[in-house]
Amino acid sequence: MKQNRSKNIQRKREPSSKGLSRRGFISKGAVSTLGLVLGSEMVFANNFPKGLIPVGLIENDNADDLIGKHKDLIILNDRPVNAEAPPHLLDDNITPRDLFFVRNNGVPPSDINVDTWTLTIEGESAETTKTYTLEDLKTKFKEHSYQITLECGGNGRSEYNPPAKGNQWSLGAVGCATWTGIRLRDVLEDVGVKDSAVYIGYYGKDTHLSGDADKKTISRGVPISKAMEDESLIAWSMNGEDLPMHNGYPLRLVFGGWPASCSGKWLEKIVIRDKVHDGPKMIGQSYRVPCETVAPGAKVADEDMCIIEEMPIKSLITYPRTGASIKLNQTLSIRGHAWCGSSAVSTTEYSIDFGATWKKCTLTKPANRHAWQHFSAKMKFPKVGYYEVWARATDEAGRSQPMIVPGWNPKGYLNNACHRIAVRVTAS
Ligand SMILES: Nc1nc2c(c(=O)[nH]1)N[C@H]1C(S)=C(S)[C@@H](COP(=O)(O)O)O[C@H]1N2
Ligand SMILES: [Mo]
Repeated sequence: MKQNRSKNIQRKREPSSKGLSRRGFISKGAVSTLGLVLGSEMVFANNFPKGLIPVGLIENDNADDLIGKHKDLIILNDRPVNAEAPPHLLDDNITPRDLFFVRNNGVPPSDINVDTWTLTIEGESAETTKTYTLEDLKTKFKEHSYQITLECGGNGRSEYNPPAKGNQWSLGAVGCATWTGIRLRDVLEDVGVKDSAVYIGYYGKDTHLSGDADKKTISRGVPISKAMEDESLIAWSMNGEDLPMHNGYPLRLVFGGWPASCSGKWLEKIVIRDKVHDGPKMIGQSYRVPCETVAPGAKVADEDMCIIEEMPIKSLITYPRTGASIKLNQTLSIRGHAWCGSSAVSTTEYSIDFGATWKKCTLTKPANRHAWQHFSAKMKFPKVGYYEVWARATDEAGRSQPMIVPGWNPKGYLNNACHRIAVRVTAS
């Protein structure tokens, strides 16, 4: 585990595959090609200090790529766009639209026409093929709203050692919104599901980074039993408004409790499969972990990797922000959210003595299945000094969060280590 987990929030990022990351630094090789990205030659490029980001680049990508998103999201990558919220900006019970993280694998569609948008359901285990317009979906089926937490399977990846390739997510690739749409089950039943059905897979309208129109970057799915749950939605609305462009406008899947990669954005096709769906990022090592524990750094054969299903239990302190300072005689109030993959969170605790003793927090009940829950606690500190507040959640089955990073895995998924914030107590 690295020294100070909470510091990661402001930490410089690893360079992306292009050697360039907005908040990170620029590798030597990348400086020579910067002109291409900036749109014109960078005169005196040789003098440009290693470690700086050209201002022109920063302004460009903010304006162009993150339409509708909060300026303080941490951008991990510009192409495809990947951005997370620092924990203190996730303080709301319902994550505001502009603070909901973005994980794009390709390029979002630019030619969206809601009047002509359709969703097609087909596949070996579909009784027939049907195509619905957005209007059909909104008028033919009963509308439902749920608060559902989505978390990227790679959230927390930046803590793994040896490091795993991919977006170096810290803590904020998670959010809980109110999603409105229709039950996936109702649409699947309208089409007819054969007994042979095993899995559903999605296809979105986003395109491959290569520009190849026939190629998809990602096409994942869930077992038919998960697809049939009450809370498994085809959604067109987030917090009462249209989906934000980066979160799948105009239509997406929403599956709570499973890696958010299952929740297909810009949804245009669902296939009902008679075997485990085999689209891009369903196969090989993507969204899989070793079926048995492995040593850090081990190479694991594809056949020894298992698909991630439920996400592990986790919690996040959203107030105060790490680095907070209070006076000795003051009471500190903390609050945050806790969530898990299947059942509900049953307890949340905090520690101010690096885990030697734990005290219970107040915890709310979930609004519905797969909604995150809210915890709070008040505490005093015995003397002046540096403290960390640690938070830990436990689910109904007694499963809890580890203090240190859990089982290393080649792709750096499922890090549910406890969140820690730094607190300084000063003389009154
Ligand atoms: N069509 C499509 N769906 C997608 C993706 C994508 O790149 N394309 N990314 C997936 C991944 S890996 C995650 S974590 C979630 C992120 O959802 P968000 O960007 O709305 O937070 O969308 C999933 N659905
Ligand atoms: Mo993801």
